[in-house]
Amino acid sequence: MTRSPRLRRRRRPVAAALALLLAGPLAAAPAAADVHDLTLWYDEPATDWEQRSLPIGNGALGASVFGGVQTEQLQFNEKTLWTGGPGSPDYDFGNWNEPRPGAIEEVQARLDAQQRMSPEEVADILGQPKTGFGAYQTFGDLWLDFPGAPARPQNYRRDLDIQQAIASVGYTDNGVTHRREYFASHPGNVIVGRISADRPGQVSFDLRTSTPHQGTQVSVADGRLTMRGALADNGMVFEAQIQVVTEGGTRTDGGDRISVSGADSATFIMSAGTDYADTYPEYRGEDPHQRVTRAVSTAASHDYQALRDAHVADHTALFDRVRLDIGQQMPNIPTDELLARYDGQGAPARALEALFFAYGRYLLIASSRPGSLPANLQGVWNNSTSPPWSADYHVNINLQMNYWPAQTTNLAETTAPYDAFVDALRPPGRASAREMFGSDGWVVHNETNPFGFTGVHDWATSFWFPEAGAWLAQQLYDNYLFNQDETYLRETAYPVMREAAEFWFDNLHTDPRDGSLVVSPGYSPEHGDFSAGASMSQQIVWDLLTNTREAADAVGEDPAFVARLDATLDRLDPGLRIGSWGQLQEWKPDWDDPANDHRHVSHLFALHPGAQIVPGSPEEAAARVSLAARGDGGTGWSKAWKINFWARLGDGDHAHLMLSEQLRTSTLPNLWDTHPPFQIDGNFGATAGVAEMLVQSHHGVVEVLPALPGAWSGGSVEGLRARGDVTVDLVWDETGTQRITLRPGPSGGGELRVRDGMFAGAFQVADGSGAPVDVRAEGDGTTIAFTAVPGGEYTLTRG
Ligand code: FUC
Repeated sequence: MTRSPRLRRRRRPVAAALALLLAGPLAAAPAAADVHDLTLWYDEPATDWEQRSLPIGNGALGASVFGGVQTEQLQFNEKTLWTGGPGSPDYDFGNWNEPRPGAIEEVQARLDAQQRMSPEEVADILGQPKTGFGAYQTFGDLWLDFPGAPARPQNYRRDLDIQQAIASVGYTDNGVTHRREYFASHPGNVIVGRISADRPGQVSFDLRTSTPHQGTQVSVADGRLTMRGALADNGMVFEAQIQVVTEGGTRTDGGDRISVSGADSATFIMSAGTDYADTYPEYRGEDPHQRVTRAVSTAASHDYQALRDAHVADHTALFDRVRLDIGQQMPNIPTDELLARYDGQGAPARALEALFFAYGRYLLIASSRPGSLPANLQGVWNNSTSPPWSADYHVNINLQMNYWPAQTTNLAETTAPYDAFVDALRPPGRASAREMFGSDGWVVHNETNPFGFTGVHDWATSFWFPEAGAWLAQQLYDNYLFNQDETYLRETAYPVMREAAEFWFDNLHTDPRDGSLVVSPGYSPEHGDFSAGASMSQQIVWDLLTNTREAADAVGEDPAFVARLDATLDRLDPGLRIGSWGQLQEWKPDWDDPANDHRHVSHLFALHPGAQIVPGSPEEAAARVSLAARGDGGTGWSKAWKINFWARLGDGDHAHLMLSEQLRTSTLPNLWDTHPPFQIDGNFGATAGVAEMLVQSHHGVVEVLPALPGAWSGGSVEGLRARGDVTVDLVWDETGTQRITLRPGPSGGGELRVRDGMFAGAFQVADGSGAPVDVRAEGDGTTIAFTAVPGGEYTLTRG
């Protein structure tokens, strides 16, 4: 099918167009060697963990590398090492989540009568803050002391190659080039380090460890250092082992260290574990000793190159699925300087943006692999015994944001820990639903921990949030929309959704103002008064019930339950109201203050991550007014959310402005997002936002370049994912999309709808064999539909 050519309509402000003209040849493909340079590098060691250490991880284990010359430090973690929960002195095992009987009804009655209550008033009635919540713990530090190493060597460089997932340190001293490499292997569940030099006999060091955990025993035998103990707070048993293997030279066991002298090279292999298990109510499993011993011994029976190859193959199998080219050219300057010079303009800025996008994918692979807990507020990296917000699982946006890029950037495997964690919240969440609300279903509030904490915690403006369970369920349904795997829907997603829906069947309140069903008490995180029917509450419950209704057909749900879903949805206040200044209201009454620039933009849940707001609707226009009023500031994660919002609104330049703001003001020299302090959700949110600028797949259509900023005038992306089990590659230039390649997966295919400006002009669609495909134009002529086969390939070309 062909049509007459017409230029793609895309918003491109004059300034960006001018920058493009001035940049001239930059729009053309930059030197190939530079395009995919995905390395963070620095010309001096890290002195500060939060700002400058470089993270490696395999989901369960994490380490932050400092790269000191005379003394190397690897601060390390094991994701389950937590204080709190069972065994903790303040942990009340019985009804630690229970408010006074009748308390919720009392608040509801007051809200019915007076519309609003201050958070403090509500917390006085409902809040029974519990101790025993605990905090994620640093495991300890691994130190390498290099006797005789220079303070200031020549050619010092430390880096993190995120394509290979290898951190390294190199320098020259007295004509000898020294090199260290570190990686965290998922297949072996080990962290591996290699110390080498380009001349024989030049490797000498002492390896030792330290930990803040009192009573930890350290022992050394046969080149293996073991540290073992139990947390004073809850008795959780932990163990780490480090095996040193040398080539040449000598290896000597000390009391608490291993000394290597005159070796050609040396390798250390480390693993760690605890007796934690994500099972209610004990949350304890096997002693870690055998698991750790086996992991280290198995890895130590392979040579370094084999371990490295297996690791790189494992990492690149995920990481290499996506390639982004936005005209970047990596200048030869350290990453901290690249960040400091960032002004949003030109090829070096594109290089930082592309690196930051890829880094979010790297961090997700490194902090979320099957077999451990999901990525927490700091992924898996934490150097403290009292980290900010316990480095916990905040579930009023943060944990959810961590997983926003998982599907769109083709890392479906990273969602397994999230799924398992949410599933494991159901038994304790059921107990809280029963004890706190006297209801069926499961519930969790504002934040949770690995011990099934589902009650209330924290201060008045952030303790209450029973909507969190419904929000958590959203990701599971979205996983299904991407993978189209009915077994996954039936066995993993639907049980969580169904039981969350049951909670809301029992807990929606009839609003005396209009008879609709509302969440009461509710509030808009984390500010303003409590009220009934706050927009976010309604939108989240709408999202859950709508998804559950959709899924119910696919799983063959019992008609009585379906009827209950329908009846509830019929009466549910959808939480979309347009207020006096054209804004989308944050609360049911029109209380919005245009000067309010709070970091949570909760009432726009229906725009993102929900999809309740339909493009082109009055609600979409109102969401734009609200978002503009909130401004371009906020914490790191808030800016990241705004990238996604503006992308959903189709405003690529504003989305790019938010990405620039995040890089300029909320990013640390090691490219970790900062709230402040370091909080990893912003990394993940930004990566998701970039994907959302390039491809969207809501409302049954794959939308191509929905929010391309003027600054990304030419480029390509490979491997993004769209709902419907479709992989998308794109090539574009300053006149618009040139080529779209769609690859439906084994569960994809069927009717495929695609939107792009290309379809308003001349274009061709061919299948994998090059044969033309029949398409149908829809709507305003920028949408086409055609029938695709699972496993097929379709190329849509302009002209
Ligand atoms: C939410 C946010 C805070 C912080 C905390 C961990 O409650 O409102 O800004 O990110 O999570």
